[in-house]
Amino acid sequence: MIAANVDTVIIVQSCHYDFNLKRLERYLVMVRDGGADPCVLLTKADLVEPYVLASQLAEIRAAGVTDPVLTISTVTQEGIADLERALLPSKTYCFVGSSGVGKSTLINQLIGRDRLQTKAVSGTGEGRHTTVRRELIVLEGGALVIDNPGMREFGILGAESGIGDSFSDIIGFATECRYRNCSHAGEPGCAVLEAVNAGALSREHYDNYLKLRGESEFHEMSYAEKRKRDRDFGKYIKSAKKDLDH
Ligand SMILES: Nc1nc2c(ncn2[C@@H]2O[C@H](COP(=O)(O)OP(=O)(O)OP(=O)(O)O)[C@@H](O)[C@H]2O)c(=O)[nH]1
Ligand SMILES: [Mg+2]
Ligand SMILES: [Zn+2]
Repeated sequence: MIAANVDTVIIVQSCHYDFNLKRLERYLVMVRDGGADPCVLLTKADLVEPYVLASQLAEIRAAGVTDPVLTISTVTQEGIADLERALLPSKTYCFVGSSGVGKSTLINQLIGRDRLQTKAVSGTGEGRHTTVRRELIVLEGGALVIDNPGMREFGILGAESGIGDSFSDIIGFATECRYRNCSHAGEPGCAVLEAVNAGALSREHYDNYLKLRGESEFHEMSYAEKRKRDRDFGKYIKSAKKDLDH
């Protein structure tokens, strides 16, 4: 629901301690399902050797992620100009990611002053949940950016369609299953399981699919309550956009 009424969700991971491909895939599923475009930022590029960054990028691409990925450092300014160019007037950009990855620091640089509070992370890179509420900021160029508190855990909401995008290979085999409502968890004539057993589909990818789908079903339960809160925030974004147009 974070993605509702937002054009682009900027998924922020720090390449220093925070990088996690599985988590990134979850965010991507959630963002697409919310109807927004994802953009990935790997922050704190100054804290790792170039080969570490290169291997993280390679891992992302090897997983089939084709969305834009920018590497950023607010210390060396690497990638900042590229990000600024990507932020278009009257479009809405929502920054999400773990606590301490540098979301607020980055937005402060984009607005050119220390409007948002930031705080140093622990030795292991763990954030302190410095940002405690969402904040919408209009940049000089006219883009709207939303800073979010870092998330402790991330459930997938209504991920049916979003899962389809990250697991198109599985969905492809599923059309061959004997039963139309096959859950691919052990039914006879399941083409997905056959593909896994035949080595045509990675078992790890399949396990991840089952896991994500399980979480998705679980998180659907509190969807209604979350929805109301996010609808209110959606109205707020809309009115802010209107003000900009006038
Ligand atoms: N070395 C380095 N440190 C950075 C960079 N960007 C941010 N930091 C530091 O990371 C720490 C956390 O940054 P914040 O901007 O507060 O992180 P956040 O993502 O907003 O965290 P929450 O508000 O808790 O979600 C601060 O000490 C920043 O100075 C960077 O590019 N390089
Ligand atoms: Mg913050
Ligand atoms: Zn099946």
